Amino acid sequence: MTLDFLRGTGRDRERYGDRVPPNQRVTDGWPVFTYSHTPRIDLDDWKFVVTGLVEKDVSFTWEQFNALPQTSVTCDIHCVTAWSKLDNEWQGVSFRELMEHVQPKPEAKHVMVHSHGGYTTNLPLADLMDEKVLFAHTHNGEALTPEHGSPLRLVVPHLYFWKSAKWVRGLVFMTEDQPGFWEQYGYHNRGDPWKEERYG
Ligand SMILES: Nc1nc2c(c(=O)[nH]1)N[C@H]1C(S)=C(S)[C@@H](COP(=O)(O)O)O[C@H]1N2
Ligand SMILES: [Mo]
Repeated sequence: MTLDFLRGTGRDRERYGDRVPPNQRVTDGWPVFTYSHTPRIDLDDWKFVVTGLVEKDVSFTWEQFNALPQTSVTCDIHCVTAWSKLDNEWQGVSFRELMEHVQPKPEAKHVMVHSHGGYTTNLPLADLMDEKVLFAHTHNGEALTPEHGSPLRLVVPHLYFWKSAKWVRGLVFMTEDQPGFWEQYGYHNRGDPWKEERYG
């Protein structure tokens, strides 16, 4: 099956102008995109761990993580398979807030994001430090459903949505960049939708 029917015919750009990146179609629904099954996660066992090139490993229980100051971010999301979904309001903890508790070593320039179930995705620390990046537990006023990453997912508004790891369980700070799950299978290393960095 090809996804050509999803690709921009120009109509969405006429309707939404430059708000929508090239060759994306706006959808009203919210497709689920998971390479495998939805993991079952027990909040009592849930832990968020930051390790690798940091001065000290940091770990949070679900309670501790949610005691961090909360933020709200509204953004559009753009999947590499050509659907976009506008006006998503997320609530959770900003990446910058998390970094108040993490001391990366000076040479740590890249981060691998790890999810329950084995998914990974890599990002430059500089991209994660964007002010709109957050760990979200709520979408448009409702708790995330299991399929969409409950209890916690990363949201990186300025990159294709595969960088927004669902079911996050931790971060590993690294000196050298390394490809994550989709990046190993040929997705672009960075994934800027405005430059159509779809495949590497
Ligand atoms: N853990 C995990 N995170 C993931 C994925 C995945 O398969 N596993 N898929 C990615 C891809 S390709 C997309 S487009 C979005 C889809 O999020 P959604 O299912 O909430 O729409 O999640 C991203 N995060
Ligand atoms: Mo995707």
